[in-house]
Amino acid sequence: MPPGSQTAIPCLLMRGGTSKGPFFRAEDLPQEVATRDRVLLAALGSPDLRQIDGIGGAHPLTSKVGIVSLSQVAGVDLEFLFAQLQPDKDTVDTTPNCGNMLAAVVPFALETGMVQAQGDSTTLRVLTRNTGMQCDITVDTRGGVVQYDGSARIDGAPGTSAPVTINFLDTAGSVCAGLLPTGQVLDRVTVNVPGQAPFTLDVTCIDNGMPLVIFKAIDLGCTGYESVAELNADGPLKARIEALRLQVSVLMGLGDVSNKNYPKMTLIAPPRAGGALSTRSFIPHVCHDVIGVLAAVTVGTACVMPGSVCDGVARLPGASLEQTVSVEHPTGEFSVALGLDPIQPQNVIRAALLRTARLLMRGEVMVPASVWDGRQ
Ligand code: NQM
Repeated sequence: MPPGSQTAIPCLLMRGGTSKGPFFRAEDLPQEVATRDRVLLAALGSPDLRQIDGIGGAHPLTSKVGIVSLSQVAGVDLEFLFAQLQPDKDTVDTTPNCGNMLAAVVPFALETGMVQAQGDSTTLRVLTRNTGMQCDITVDTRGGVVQYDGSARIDGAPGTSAPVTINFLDTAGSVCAGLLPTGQVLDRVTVNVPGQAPFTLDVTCIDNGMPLVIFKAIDLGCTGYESVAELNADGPLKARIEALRLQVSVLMGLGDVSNKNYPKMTLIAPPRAGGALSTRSFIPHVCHDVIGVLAAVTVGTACVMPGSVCDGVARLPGASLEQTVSVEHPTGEFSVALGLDPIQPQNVIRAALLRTARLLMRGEVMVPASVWDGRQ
């Protein structure tokens, strides 16, 4: 028989929160990074806007990959490497985390037999290899198997499912050098936009799990309540946001981010559905239908921080060391439970939240043997 023209790689297609993508065991992928990246691009069908020759979903939120391994680090059970691909680019970015894909890591490890259920619920410590952040993730394992049915509901995913709870242990300064990478809680910047008049505004640059630039929607000439479709269709607004992103990233110590998918750009406005504040999140070139998990943790952190751009915009339930911040977004709200430092209550020391996940398909993804012939 002639050698096959395709290589079969075991994989599970999983929804994690409001994202989805193929999950692999690290050992099933090429160990050499450049070959691994070519395999991931071929598997998803990038670069091509429709990803027609792969299993990507033609949107950044469905052009994601999870790679899972057992950990040798003391006290850590699993390691997770998240890879962000783009439909129309040949980039594979493993720099930032993804808290949504993170929600599927423990179900994946249980489904593939990498770990065993601990009883009615299973809690494992996961280390993200993207930024070295750790978290404890609890899933429902009644009957010794992962349960997907349940009554937990997250906005941005239909129906209800079993809960996946994530407790983040150390989120400050994930990609940036610290929580406030410019050294200030508020920066005033004047932005030069090609073909448009310069504009000046206040921003909070912050990284509590995800690098964000937060600013008032009104300072960019919009209300912050526009639909995702309206924002994605607004070319001049997107040009202003991108000019701001490229300029501020240098102040944040991130250098040239023209080919990076961070920092995420977060427009804020006063809440109007009973939450703490309203958001529209650019990730960074299209507007998210929801908001990223660690983006929500980071926005919530800015809300409890006196002097940030959220101060005076956000409405918090009251002074307490346990704050639940409800972040409104285009398709509902995202609640993050923040634990504040009793000595310095402007500092968030814990963040917990609810997600759901589901196994969608198990099998093998096929990539051309010319991309990888399966040999390590
Ligand atoms: O912020 C989208 C998502 C994300 C990332 C993005 C995420 C996070 O919703 O932790 O979850 O910001 O590109 O999956």
